[in-house]
Amino acid sequence: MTLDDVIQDDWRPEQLATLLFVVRDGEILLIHKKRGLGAGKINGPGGRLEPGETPEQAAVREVQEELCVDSVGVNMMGELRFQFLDGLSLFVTVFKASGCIGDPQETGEAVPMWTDVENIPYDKMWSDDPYWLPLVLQDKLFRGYFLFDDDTMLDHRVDVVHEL
Ligand code: 6OG
Repeated sequence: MTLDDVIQDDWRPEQLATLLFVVRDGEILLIHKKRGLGAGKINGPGGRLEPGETPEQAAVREVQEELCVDSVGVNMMGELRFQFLDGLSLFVTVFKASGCIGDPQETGEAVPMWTDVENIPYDKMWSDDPYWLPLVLQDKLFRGYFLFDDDTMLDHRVDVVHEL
């Protein structure tokens, strides 16, 4: 398995998931994730699609479930393709929101963290994040391709695109 396999047209993800970043007044809404894939890491809120949902519906639902707030001004920013050597493959649609209604609350899944956009704690996040999260902040659209062995990123490619 190499990154070329992930980039090929016939690559099919086993799971579909989302990430949504509320960015408002120079701050980004991150979470300390308590359970699921990436538990213990800092990430954006998100999770897997339920049957019949669009990625945007799933992204908004996950933010509501994990942080008890409603996202507003939601735009699609990018697509991430992850292949893990153990066979797990994941397609993640990334969204940005211009705000949210309510104060983010801690839940069983996540602790909210409003974070200065200049001080994103990349050392506590998945190692692919520094390659594309800056593009979310710069309002650039992207496609990313990543090969992982557990927590270790073996290879990566990120393309800035004109449309998704
Ligand atoms: P649940 O297990 O919570 O869905 N996810 C990743 N996020 C980043 N930034 N990098 C990765 O590198 C990731 N792999 C998975 C997508 C999984 C959640 O974890 C995210 C989903 O929001 C490998 O249902």
